Amino acid sequence: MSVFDWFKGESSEINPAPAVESTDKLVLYQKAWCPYCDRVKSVVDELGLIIQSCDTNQPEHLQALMSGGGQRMVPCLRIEFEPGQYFWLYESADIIAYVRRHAEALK
Ligand SMILES: N[C@@H](CCC(=O)N[C@@H](CS)C(=O)NCC(=O)O)C(=O)O
Repeated sequence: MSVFDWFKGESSEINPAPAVESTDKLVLYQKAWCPYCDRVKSVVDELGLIIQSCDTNQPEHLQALMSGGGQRMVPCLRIEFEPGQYFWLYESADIIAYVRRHAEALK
């Protein structure tokens, strides 16, 4: 994906993340001073969605991200597609594409 595609918000997502029916099923792992996280949060706000967020500057949230998602990189959207079953969606452009695609269903 080029920087231009990233700026436009185009996604490199190959395997679509599972759809869910409510933002209650979503958690955004993010941290302060992360421009990629800020970009995701501004799109979430623009869409009028409320998504719980966890700050990975707190060790317990970083640990949960690393053990569940496998990487410490943020932003990462945790999607609970079945009770106790999580899909960990990394990459700001892919998270933005996901929330845009599912915005209406998530409201
Ligand atoms: N391509 C990624 C880049 C994300 C990224 O580089 N995030 C930084 C924070 S701004 C990160 O998590 N770095 C690893 C770390 O801080 O441990 C995206 O667009 O989401």
